[in-house]
Amino acid sequence: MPRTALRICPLCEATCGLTLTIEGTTVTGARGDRDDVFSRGFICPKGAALGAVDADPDRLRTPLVRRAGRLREAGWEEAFAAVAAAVPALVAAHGPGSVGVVLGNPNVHTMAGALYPPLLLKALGTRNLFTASTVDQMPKHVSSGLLFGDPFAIPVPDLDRTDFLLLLGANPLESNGSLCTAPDFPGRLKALRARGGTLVVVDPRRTRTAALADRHLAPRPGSDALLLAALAHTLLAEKLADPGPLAAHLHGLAELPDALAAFTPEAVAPACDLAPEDVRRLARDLAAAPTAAVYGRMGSCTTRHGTLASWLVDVLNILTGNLDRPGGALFPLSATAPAPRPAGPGKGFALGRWTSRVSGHPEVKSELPLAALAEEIDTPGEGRIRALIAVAANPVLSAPDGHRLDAALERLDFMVSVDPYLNETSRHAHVVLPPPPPAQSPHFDFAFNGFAVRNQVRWSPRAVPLQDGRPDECEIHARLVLAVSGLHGSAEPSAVDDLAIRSTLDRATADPGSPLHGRDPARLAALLTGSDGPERRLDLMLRLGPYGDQLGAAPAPGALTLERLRAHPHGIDLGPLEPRIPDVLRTRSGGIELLPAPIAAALPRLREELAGRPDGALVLVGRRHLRSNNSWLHNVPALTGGSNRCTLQVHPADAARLGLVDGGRARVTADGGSLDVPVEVTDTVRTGVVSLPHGWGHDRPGTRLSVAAADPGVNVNQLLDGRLLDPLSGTAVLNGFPVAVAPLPPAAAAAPPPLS
Ligand SMILES: Nc1nc2c(c(=O)[nH]1)N[C@H]1C(S)=C(S)[C@@H](COP(=O)(O)OP(=O)(O)OC[C@H]3O[C@@H](n4cnc5c(=O)[nH]c(N)nc54)[C@H](O)[C@@H]3O)O[C@H]1N2
Ligand SMILES: Nc1nc2c(c(=O)[nH]1)N[C@H]1C(S)=C(S)[C@@H](COP(=O)(O)OP(=O)(O)OC[C@H]3O[C@@H](n4cnc5c(=O)[nH]c(N)nc54)[C@H](O)[C@@H]3O)O[C@H]1N2
Ligand code: SF4
Ligand SMILES: [Mo]
Repeated sequence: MPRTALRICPLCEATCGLTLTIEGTTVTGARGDRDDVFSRGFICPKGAALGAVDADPDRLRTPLVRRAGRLREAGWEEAFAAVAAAVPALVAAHGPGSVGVVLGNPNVHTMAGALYPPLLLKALGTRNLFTASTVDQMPKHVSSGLLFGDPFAIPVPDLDRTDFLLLLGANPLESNGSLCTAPDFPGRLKALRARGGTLVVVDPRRTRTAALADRHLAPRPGSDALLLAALAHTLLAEKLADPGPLAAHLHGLAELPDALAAFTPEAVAPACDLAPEDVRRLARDLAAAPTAAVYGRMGSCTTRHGTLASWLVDVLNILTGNLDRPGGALFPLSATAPAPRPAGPGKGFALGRWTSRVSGHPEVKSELPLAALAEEIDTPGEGRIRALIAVAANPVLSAPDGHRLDAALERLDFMVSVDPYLNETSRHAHVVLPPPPPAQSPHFDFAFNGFAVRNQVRWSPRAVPLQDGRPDECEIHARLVLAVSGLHGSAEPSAVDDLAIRSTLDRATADPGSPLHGRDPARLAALLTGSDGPERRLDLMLRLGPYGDQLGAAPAPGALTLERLRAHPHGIDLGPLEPRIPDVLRTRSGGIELLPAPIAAALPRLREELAGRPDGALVLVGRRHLRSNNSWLHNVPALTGGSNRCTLQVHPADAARLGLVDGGRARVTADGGSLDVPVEVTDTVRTGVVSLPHGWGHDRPGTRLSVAAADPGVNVNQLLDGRLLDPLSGTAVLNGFPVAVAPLPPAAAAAPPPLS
């Protein structure tokens, strides 16, 4: 008899609640959970294919260990013993920096990814940390760190209540949203319009999101910071700025007009390729709307001025009085965030506390740019990375210059991948540790509840029992921590969780501001429920969080505990977002730093962009497909084919000028190399812009991706050499970089593409 089980979908940031149909231990179907307090039954084609994602026969079921140069199936004990034999010895011989850590995107979609990487980094003591953030949202962390003193204080647009949404460089109709967790983002945008609100989309492509909008502006890629600066300039020049009650918390408002003086609508118009009157009208409409929110994502972040654009997004929210008010952009309050503290000066946010060894890139949020990983491995000298631990990361495809990284990984003394697939990156590992598929893993959204358009909390236990003898991903991480700490075989994985619990409780009981001050940490630890270490840690975080019972110190009737959450399988709604200023501010001044020094120092570089680009110059932007997910869903037949293809989209006018034909082939060349690609002529991209999706290029040997390898596509990031970064955040410029495109004769199409 089939049964059903609830599972929050881990495949994108929308976190939809799913009802899985299960026969035996196989997921045979998935539909939206109509009773889910947040997603209310919404599902997309990826969620509907969760069963196929779960059951992919290419998923690894046992660890792989390299012996005599070849990866072979091995037992778990053997795999962890291999890590224990290699890593501590390397650290002893060459120092903690000889081990690098790469954390990829799925870490924000697993419980293990939230709970263990900080412990792993602490155990290793390395500063060589690289994550997907520096090919993604790092500019937003930097702007929030500088403005509000906390890189995680990221305001989200109040989608369900706003009257006016200005959305830049995001395509939630395909991506389902990012840094704005909103199941059924498309429905929420339609509802905004249905209630008389206005949606303005800024995107060089006429995306499905743009097609839904009241107004679509298609500027030149990379010019968002200029456009946003001109909007802010107009608000200030036309006396439309009105921060309202925020004014009491603002520092630097008086200096802002001077800093932005150069960016008039007329001055930015040529570089943006927009009419000045359209820019002015947008500023006036934004100011006139009863409530409004400005929201920018990938397309505004991963550009040359990504941090400035991210900063200006919130400058506009502030100048229009929309930051921190219903209908504007608000700070969510996640159930596992630390309980709010009284307002007051904080530690602030510093950049560049150390720099990378080879190129001297400043650290940001204790991370170095992912684009610099290859050079940190392949450049000889003291401090070189000799071993790498990659957790849920496929940087050979997701980071600039995969060929160089590919070659660099081959030179490592030791590499571990925690990954369910043998893919372009994990094929270099000495040990591959595969986590079980989603249905066998419990789920809690530690990361995305902090960016959700409604405060709510949900937890999914395992839908299907763990396969015999298989550790879940939390246990894999815990055992990895033990192995690198020299404790393999001498401590249980639960000791890692106990230590984490103990250190949190030690801190809380020693803190005079905590309701737990003066209590006995050991007795408090004994109060925690949960059947294993990660569950007890979740219980601890919920109970010490803003809605928690403070372990009995605040036993309100509805106070959160894991037990209470368990009793609510469809989740608990915690209400709409509420104003949180000043409590959320952690700057040294205790206020909002509207014009922080690193930003002011970067503005002259933005002014140089006013000169514009030479006529006829082509730039490349990315795109996402609804049935894709970065580099790792191309192996699921239900999610491939149709329009989900790796083609170069070109505007008809550019195609005619360059001699390209639909269905023909072209060679794209940029700093990092050349790619031969199929051409798709479409007027959904603007002139001067071509578009190629990322996450493709599955043609390397030694992988186990039978479906993906049959239609490999090309790796767009091979066009980059890793040098083009947003300097403030170290984020790679993935959108709006210059390329040359030339037609290929049909005969040449048969020849293999040049490697670089
Ligand atoms: N040109 C260009 N490049 C881009 C982007 C772009 O828009 N354009 N987007 C960037 C963005 S936003 C991101 S986030 C990065 C993503 O970059 P990465 O994080 O490097 O890549 P992903 O494809 O998300 O997958 C990472 C790995 O996680 C594995 N994985 C899947 N599920 C699990 C799991 O449950 N546990 C574990 N341990 N592993 C799992 C997959 O097999 C895969 O090997 O790519 C970036 N690269
Ligand atoms: N289906 C699907 N969903 C996903 C993913 C996926 O791979 N597939 N990946 C997930 C991840 S890791 C992330 S981070 C999110 C990202 O989600 P989004 O932020 O929505 O990212 P994209 O869909 O890449 O949309 C970026 C848009 O920016 C536009 N753009 C490019 N350059 C510029 C520019 O200079 N200015 C402006 N204004 N626009 C520009 C592009 O044309 C594109 O439409 O999606 C997540 N969801
Ligand atoms: S929108 Fe995202 S979370 Fe929802 S079903 Fe689709 S992939 Fe899963
Ligand atoms: Mo991402």
